[in-house]
Amino acid sequence: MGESILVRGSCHHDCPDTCVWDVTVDDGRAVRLRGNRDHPTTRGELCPKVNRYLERVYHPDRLLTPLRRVGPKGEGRFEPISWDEAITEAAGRLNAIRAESGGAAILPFSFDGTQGVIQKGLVADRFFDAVGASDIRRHLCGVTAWLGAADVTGQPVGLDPEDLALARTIILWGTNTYLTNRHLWPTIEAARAQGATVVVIDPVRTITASRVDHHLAVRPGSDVALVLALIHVMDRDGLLDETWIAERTTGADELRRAAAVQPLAEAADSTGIPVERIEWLAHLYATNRPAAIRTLVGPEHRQRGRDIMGAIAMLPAVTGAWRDPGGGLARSTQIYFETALNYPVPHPDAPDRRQFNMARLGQVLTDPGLDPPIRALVVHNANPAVICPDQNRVVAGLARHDLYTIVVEQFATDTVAYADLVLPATTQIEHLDLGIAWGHLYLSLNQPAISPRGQARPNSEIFRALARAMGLPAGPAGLPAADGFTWDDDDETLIRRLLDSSHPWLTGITWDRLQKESWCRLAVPDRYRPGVDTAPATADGRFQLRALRHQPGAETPDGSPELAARYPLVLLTPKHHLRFHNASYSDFPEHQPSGNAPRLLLHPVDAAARGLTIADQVVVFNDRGSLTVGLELSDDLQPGVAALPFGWWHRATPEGRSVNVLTNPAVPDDDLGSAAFHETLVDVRRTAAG
Ligand SMILES: Nc1nc2c(c(=O)[nH]1)N[C@H]1C(S)=C(S)[C@@H](COP(=O)(O)OP(=O)(O)OC[C@H]3O[C@@H](n4cnc5c(=O)[nH]c(N)nc54)[C@H](O)[C@@H]3O)O[C@H]1N2
Ligand SMILES: Nc1nc2c(c(=O)[nH]1)N[C@H]1C(S)=C(S)[C@@H](COP(=O)(O)OP(=O)(O)OC[C@H]3O[C@@H](n4cnc5c(=O)[nH]c(N)nc54)[C@H](O)[C@@H]3O)O[C@H]1N2
Ligand code: SF4
Ligand SMILES: [Mo]
Repeated sequence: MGESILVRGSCHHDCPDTCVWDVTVDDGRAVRLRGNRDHPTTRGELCPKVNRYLERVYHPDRLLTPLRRVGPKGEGRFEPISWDEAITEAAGRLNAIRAESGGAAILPFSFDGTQGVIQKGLVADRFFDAVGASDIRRHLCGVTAWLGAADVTGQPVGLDPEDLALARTIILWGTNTYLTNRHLWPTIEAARAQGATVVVIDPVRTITASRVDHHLAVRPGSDVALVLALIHVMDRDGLLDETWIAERTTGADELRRAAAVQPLAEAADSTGIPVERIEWLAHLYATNRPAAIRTLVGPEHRQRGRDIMGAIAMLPAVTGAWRDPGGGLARSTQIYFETALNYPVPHPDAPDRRQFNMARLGQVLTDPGLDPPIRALVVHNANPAVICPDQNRVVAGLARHDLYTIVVEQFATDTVAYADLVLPATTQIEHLDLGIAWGHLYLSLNQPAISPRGQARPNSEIFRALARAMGLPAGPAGLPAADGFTWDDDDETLIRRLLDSSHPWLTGITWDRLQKESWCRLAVPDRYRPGVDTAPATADGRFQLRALRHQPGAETPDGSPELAARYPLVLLTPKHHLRFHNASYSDFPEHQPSGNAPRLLLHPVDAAARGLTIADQVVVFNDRGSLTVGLELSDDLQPGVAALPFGWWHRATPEGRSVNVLTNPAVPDDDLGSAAFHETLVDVRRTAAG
């Protein structure tokens, strides 16, 4: 009889919930993975995709050895090679490119395939710093929301989402909680059981909207008009907190003037929400307290997403909702961890690196005027062939014969198909990591449960091996690291250093305690009220208000009537499937929903206008590309709005492309923001064959 052990870990997915799990290992093989019952938010339940995580770990399609391309780019034909050969080849090619064109000719591309602090990029970041590579702004998700909230509150520290249980009004604003943040749902239900009123503000009647009492189907991108109208009503009806405004805010007069001059009828027209409903919501929000707003990233993927997120952040700042425990704005909690942990700071003598926003990958890889051009691309934790907007250009860039591409992956993704060299990565149960969260305040330790499968290696080891083979010092520009970091520091050493922080939120949280207890809540005081218990981190310590104006984005029916005449439908590309996580799992037949293919959701009115029925295969198209998909009719959408889920791989359509072939690659906010994914105009017709 072999040995059976239980190993505690936590989920690595780019998901607010960071669940904690227990892996049963028999004789070195993981045989069971279950949500930990005692973890305060996981409560014994994972999600439909991760319940089957062991299938992912042991999947026959796992990449288990380094591979070198043998066929043309895109075809995905490779031969296995040894790690020695792979590292020698990669180091030689990267060093040659550095010598000829400078480090800036090398571009990293990574995202949140794992959000564990170590495997996400602690060693990789040092590596690219040492190379002097171009830098990638990892801004596809959350940064526009961050900027908008920061405009109002300085460091945008939000309410602890667990405190939503105390709220009596909860507005889920552009977030599909039941799907994307499911472990918050019991908290929402607990508040409801205590009498809380829950409102969803979303253009779509989502799975979340259909579970609450009130859904306001706002027109896409019109939220600033809604916020102004709410403030208009609250001001008119004497519901603003004058003392709070006088003591805690700057710029309220400008905001109130802007709200007062916006006629309610105009707001109703822009938002599609009747005046009486706006008046009802304003009264509910101002008087039925504690009043909390929960948001993640839904409204940010727009040209003026920063204004929308800023407008939302102004609401608790004019009603003083922050005063009440359980009131205020609950957004990503990642900033708590970033503030508390001892993250490496930039080397004082680090030269500036050329920066590119990851949403512009297609343009960057195909720009003939770039000096130096990108000659090598090193991808880990990301699937850019699927996740970036303007997919045709991304693929054209990846297909360049003069681009040397390394992809560190677990599976043969669409991006891997274009790699010159593929390096096999471990999964979460095969490596050590420290788990942060963006939906709660618990830090977790992910212990490896099994040895790496095949020859897979953790990202951290791969970048260490590359650095050594390239002869890189541990700091930038040929310098040693300023903080003592070396390529010999192992993952445990790095975690211990992260925990070595004097920040009060890390008081009492040590490596030993994490090893024993597996998770610890950051030492944030219970019922902490950001912005009240601590002043907002703005220049004057007050919430910053300003005049707001609803402006349509460039690629919207109001922003471009000429374009909308050709492409009258607004396309949303949300996270859709319980069984997908971003671009992960959609390649597994066992994870696919019934019907097994992507389908466009269209309002029956728009289908009828085009003579389309559910039996049709349709082509969705605009100037950037086209896709053939199935059709589903739904009055969960507004007329004029269509939705096509994000996450499917190229093979899911006859064009060999997925939904980002259509999406808008515009990057707002001086190249700092996220992509305007949801401001995409398309039209749809029946396929010639259909
Ligand atoms: N149209 C449209 N596009 C979107 C979005 C949308 O809503 N609509 N959403 C955007 C958003 S919010 C996000 S966050 C991005 C997500 O974009 P990504 O972060 O790229 O997507 P994921 O599928 O989560 O992860 C990418 C890859 O990481 C790999 N991976 C996981 N763990 C590891 C590891 O330990 N090591 C290595 N080397 N690889 C690992 C997985 O196998 C997976 O293929 O997509 C964006 N793109
Ligand atoms: N099951 C599952 N869970 C996930 C993911 C996944 O892929 N699958 N991905 C994870 C990641 S990376 C992220 S970033 C989060 C995202 O979590 P969320 O922010 O909750 O999800 P999204 O689907 O991006 O957007 C939420 C809603 O915003 C709405 N929306 C779009 N435009 C507007 C607008 O102009 N105004 C308003 N008010 N609403 C608008 C959309 O209709 C959508 O229902 O989810 C995470 N959780
Ligand atoms: S993806 Fe999210 S909900 Fe699912 S197990 Fe991981 S952290 Fe939990
Ligand atoms: Mo995201």
